[in-house]
Parts: sequence; C-alpha cells; structure tokens
Amino acid sequence: MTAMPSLLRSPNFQAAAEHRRAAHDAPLLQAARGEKPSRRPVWMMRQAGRSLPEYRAIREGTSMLDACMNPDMLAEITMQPVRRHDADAAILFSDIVVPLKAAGVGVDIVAGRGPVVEHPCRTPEDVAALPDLDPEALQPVVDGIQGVLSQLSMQQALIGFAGAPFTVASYLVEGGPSKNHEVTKSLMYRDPETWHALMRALTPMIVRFLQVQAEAGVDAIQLFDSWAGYLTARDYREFVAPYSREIFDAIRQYEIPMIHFGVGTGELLGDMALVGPDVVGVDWRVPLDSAATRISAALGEANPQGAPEQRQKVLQGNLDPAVLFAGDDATRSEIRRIAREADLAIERGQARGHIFNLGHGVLPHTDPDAITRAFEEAHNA
Ligand code: 1CP
Repeated sequence: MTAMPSLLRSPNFQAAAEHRRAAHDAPLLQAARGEKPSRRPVWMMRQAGRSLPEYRAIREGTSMLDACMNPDMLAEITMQPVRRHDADAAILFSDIVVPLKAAGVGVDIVAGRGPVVEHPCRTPEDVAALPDLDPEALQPVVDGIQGVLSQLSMQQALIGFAGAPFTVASYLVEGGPSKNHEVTKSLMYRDPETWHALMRALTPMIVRFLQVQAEAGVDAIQLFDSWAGYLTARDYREFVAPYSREIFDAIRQYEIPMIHFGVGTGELLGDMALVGPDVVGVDWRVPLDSAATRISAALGEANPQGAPEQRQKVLQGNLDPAVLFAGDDATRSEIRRIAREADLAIERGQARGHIFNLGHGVLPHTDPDAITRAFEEAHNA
C-alpha cells in the first residue's frame, strides 16, 4: 500500500472512510459498537514492548523515539504481540510524547524513566512558545500504520492512541515522570489562566495526532488520561473535561470506536464517560459491575430523558497486571470473575459490551507465556 501524504493536509473524513479496511466484523469492533462479538475480544495495554524478548532484540541500539519514527520498526513492534498472543487488536507502537517531539518540543524518552522534557513548560511565555504540529512531520507514523494494516487479518483491529491533554501536560510541566504531580497541580490552582492556555495549546496537537492516525486507517482510538485519577472530580470537570471532550468531538466524525482510560479513576468514571467515548477503560480497583453502575448513573443524570442505550457504555478491563505473576490458577479465576462481572453489567442493562484488558499496562518482567495463556483464558471466559 502506498502512503497518503495528501490526507495529512486537512481533515478528510470522506477519504478516511474510503481507505478504511473491511475489518468491520473484527470482534473488538463488534464489541465496541455494542454488538455481540464472535468471541470476547482481548488486548493488553503495553502488550507491545517491555515483556517481549523479540522487542528487546529489535530495540537494541535504537532510542525509543527513533523507533517510533521508523515505519518498519513501528510496524514490526506493533505486530510482535499480535503474533505471539492471538490478540484481537494491535496497539500502535508510539508514545504520548510523539506529537510533542514531531512538533519540535525538546523531549526524549530515557530508558528506565520515561519522557523527559528539556525545558519544562510553566509560564505564559513557555505556553506561547509551544510550536504547532505540522502533520507532515508524522509521515513515518502514517507509513508505519500502513505496514501494520497490511499484516493484520480482518479479525484484528488496529488501535491508535494519544495521551489526553492533562496527562501530556503533566510531563511538560513537571519536566518528566512525577509521583505526586505537584508542579502540574500547583500551576492549575495558582494560575488557572495559564493552565487553560496550555490545555488550549495541547488540544489541537492531540487532535492532529489522532486525525493523522484515523486518516491512515486505524480501526479505533484510545485516549489515555493515565494520571487523571490524581484529580478530584471537581477539578477534573473544570480543568480537564472540556479539552478531552473537544478531542472526542473532533474525532467522532471518523466513525471509529473511541476508548477512554485512566488509572485510579474510580471516582471519575462517570465524568470520563460523559466527555464522549464509546468505551470506558477501568483499572483493576473497581469491579466492572460497580464501574457500570457508576457510569450508567452519571449518563442517566446528565440526560434523564435519554433512551436506555444512552445510559450504557462498553467496558474495557480490568485484570490487575500483578495477577499475571500469580500463576495459572489464580489468573484463571480472576479472569473468570471479571468476565462474570462484565456479563452481569450487560444483563442489568448498565453496559453495552466488554473488551477484556488489564487494569493498566503489562508490567516489566511479566512472563510472555503467562500473557499468552491469559489471552486464551479470556477468549474462553
Ligand atoms: O525503551 C523503552 O522500551 C521505553 C518503554 C516505553 C514503551 C514501550 C515507553 C516510555 N513508551 C512505550 C510505548 C507506549 N507508550 C505505548 C505502545 C506500546 C503498548 O501499549 O503496547 C503506549 C500506548 C504508550 C502510552 C504512554 N506513554 C502512556 C499512557 C499509557 C499508560 O501506560 O498509562 C504514558 C503515561 C506514557 C509515558 C511513558 N512513556 C514511556 C514510559 C516509561 C512512560 C511512563 C513514565 C511514567 O511513569 O510517568
């Protein structure tokens, strides 16, 4: 398949739809639309990278961001876990800081640490100096996506992704990974005007990143707001939700399923459902049937006249990644419990479907064979 640079210039929903593969019946896409899938679809966050020896081998001598910008490596790394684990979806091998890097922000991914920003963004001047993202700079991602799509079967979906503005901002403001996010939160509380300006600068960059992926043919997208769980619901509504909503509103026109996920977001599930995704990812702390009750109540409260379907989202999750270290018996019983809780939520009319996943990413040092067995178990649960 050839690259499609013309698609990068302006949003082109029509062309994106014409280029989409005929993967309509892939179980993950069926589930995400609220239809009954041919099997319970499974993928795992961080299934690409980390745990796989073939990943460590291919990455030898190449920096993380260089690997993300090399179409052949991107495609190969994206495909590795799909081949190994019979996954129902590939997750694009990229990172939430790729759009920043492509825009020219000084950012690197340091091994064993994560994204590190050369010049943290904390003042109105820093925000004003943030560059725009020229979508042409993402051509390697487009080419990599073409490579993945040419290898996936029509039963396997490709999930594109981006970091949500709050989570991306946390790296930009802190300057790197953070335990408590205190610099980010203090900017939010001390100088809300600059905070909102930062959100307004990041939102179009993230929209662009997702548009480029949608137009290159990804079958679904996930917006990661990994660190939103550090906020109160009140702060989330004021400082974060309007921008995440803007992103879902901009991408909805591509008519591909949209997933939203964060860690420790039990108190935010209703609010996160309200910003507009089709699927809500749940971490392992809240059982899926309780998650569905919270989501359904929030949707009903926001739209009391709405039809019953408008009170349901598809659930994604939520095996504790640590369980994969506990042996096959423990893993099997946890997977079955999760499947039961998801099915219960669906029976009660509080959810439209279930995509099996972990409650957060695969942990480093997880045995790849334990992952393969967990996929099989979840398919049959
Ligand atoms: O050298 C390496 O192998 C670096 C490890 C690594 C990998 C494999 C990083 C650095 N990023 C990635 C790829 C990646 N990042 C993917 C695709 C692979 C897959 O999921 O299978 C995805 C979806 C991401 C998204 C991402 N990056 C998130 C959101 C998801 C999540 O886990 O919450 C976040 C928060 C990041 C930042 C980031 N990048 C890398 C690290 C180690 C981190 C986290 C740092 C921290 O703890 O703050």
